Amino acid sequence: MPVGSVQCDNTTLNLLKANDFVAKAIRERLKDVCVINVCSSPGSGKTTLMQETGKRLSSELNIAVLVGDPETERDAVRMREVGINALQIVTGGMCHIEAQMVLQALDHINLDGVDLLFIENVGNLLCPAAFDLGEDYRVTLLASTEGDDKPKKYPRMFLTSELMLVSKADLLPYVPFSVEAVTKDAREVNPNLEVISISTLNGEGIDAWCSWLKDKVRAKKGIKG
Ligand SMILES: Nc1nc2c(ncn2[C@@H]2O[C@H](COP(=O)(O)OP(=O)(O)OP(=O)(O)O)[C@@H](O)[C@H]2O)c(=O)[nH]1
Ligand SMILES: [Mg+2]
Repeated sequence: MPVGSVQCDNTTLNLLKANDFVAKAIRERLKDVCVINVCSSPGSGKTTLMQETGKRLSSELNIAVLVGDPETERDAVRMREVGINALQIVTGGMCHIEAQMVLQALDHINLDGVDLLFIENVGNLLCPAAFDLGEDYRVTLLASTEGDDKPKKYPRMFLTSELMLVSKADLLPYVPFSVEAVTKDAREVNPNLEVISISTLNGEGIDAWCSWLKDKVRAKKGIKG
C-alpha cells in the first residue's frame, strides 16, 4: 500500500449477502428477459444512449427501462418521450440501486413480451459496483470528458462489467483522453472486458452497440447465431 493512504474495512458484508439473495430471485423471475445494468458516473450519457437505442431497436425488440435516480422522474419521462416503457426508481438520496428496489419495481411495470430490460443505475462508479441487481450483463459508460484514469481508481466497476462504452467519442479530439490507454488499464483490471467507443451525437459505435445487445438477447433466448 502506498505511504499516506489507509485501507478501509468492508463492514457491509451482510447487506451484500441479503442483496445477492434477492438478485437470485430476480434472475429466476426474469428467465426470458435479457437484463442489462447500465452504470457510469453522473452525466456520462446513460439515458441519452438508451433513448437512442430505443429509437434504433424498438422495431426489432420490445424494450423496457427501470431508471434509478436519487430524486426526480426526469429520466423515465425522457424514455417515455421516445416511446419506451419506463419506470423511475427514486432511491430517496441513495447512491445506488439495490436488488430489493428492482424486485419491488417489477410489480409496477408490465414486462409481458419484453425482450430487453435496461436498469439505469444511479450515476456513481463506486457503490453500484457492489450490488448485483439480477442482471445478465453489466455495462459501464466512461465519457471522454471524465479522464482516462478511472478503471484503476474504480476497479470493481470495471471488473464486474462485461462491456465498457467509451462515451462522447465525438469530443475525443478536444479532450486529453486516450482510448488506447483506458482500454489497457481496464483490461489489466478485467482481461475479458469488451470495449466500444460510442457517440450518440455522431452515431459512432452505435451499430456495434446494437449488435452486441441483439447478440445478448438471442443468447438469453437460447437462439444460436
Ligand atoms: N457530446 C456528447 N454529449 C452527449 C453524448 N451523450 C450524451 N451527451 C450529453 O451528456 C449530458 C448527460 O447525458 P445523460 O444521458 O442525461 O447522462 P446520464 O448518464 O443519464 O446522467 P445521470 O442520469 O444524471 O447520471 C446531456 O447533456 C447529453 O446531451 C454524446 O455522445 N456526445
Ligand atoms: Mg440518466
